Amino acid sequence: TMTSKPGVVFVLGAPGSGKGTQCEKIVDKFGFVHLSAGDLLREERNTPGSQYGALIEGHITAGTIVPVEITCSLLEKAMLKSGADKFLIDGFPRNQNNLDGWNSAMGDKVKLLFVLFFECPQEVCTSRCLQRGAAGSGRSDDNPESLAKRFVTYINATMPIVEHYRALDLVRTVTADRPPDEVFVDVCKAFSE
Ligand code: UP5
Ligand code: MG
Repeated sequence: TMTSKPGVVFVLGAPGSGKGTQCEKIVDKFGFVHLSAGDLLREERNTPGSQYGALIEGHITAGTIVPVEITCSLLEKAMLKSGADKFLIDGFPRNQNNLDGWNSAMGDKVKLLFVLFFECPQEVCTSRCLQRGAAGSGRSDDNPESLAKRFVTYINATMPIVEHYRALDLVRTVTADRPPDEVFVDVCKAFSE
């Protein structure tokens, strides 16, 4: 029988722009399932015996991007396991390799609804991540060296993906340099467009 494809919202924005924080609120209000590509990669890295652990950790501390075959298969597995029909995919696709790999593996299996994009100055984002690190996040990339590298990747590799979707008129932008509840008011508007 005909079943409709699951809907996907990509959530993009700089490191520390608040993607994860806002996704939790979206889950509560709109019933999406939240899949953070970074969380899935950290979980895979932490799985005993994973053949990708060292590779993933190398990319995370260097602020570079894991090959799409790994990330995309973690995302697809999590989507199937959840059985849900609408997903927030947080922090992906981050570069052209991610975009191409996703389109060829998943392009026909899901419907991209839109891209939620958080705009936030680098110094605000950096100070949030450093604070989180100082508070004991345990994230191996919440330090000044990794953060500088994460931003280089964001500007050079991820912004072109945002621009690609902007040209397709699929981007809904939210200003994220405000308290979380204020940001969420505009997130809600983006979901009602
Ligand atoms: N905070 C949040 N909102 C706030 C607000 N409005 N006002 C004040 N403080 C706010 O928030 C970050 C911190 O800021 C928190 O302490 C929060 O309380 C506070 P968070 O919601 O976590 O922001 P987020 O944008 O999710 O930041 P995150 O650090 O997770 O972003 P990244 O994109 O850098 O991290 P991610 O986990 O997505 O990726 C990490 C690494 O994994 C990448 O660098 C890469 O190496 C690898 N990766 C891939 O290779 N491929 C992928 O597809 C994905 C990741
Ligand atoms: Mg996050």
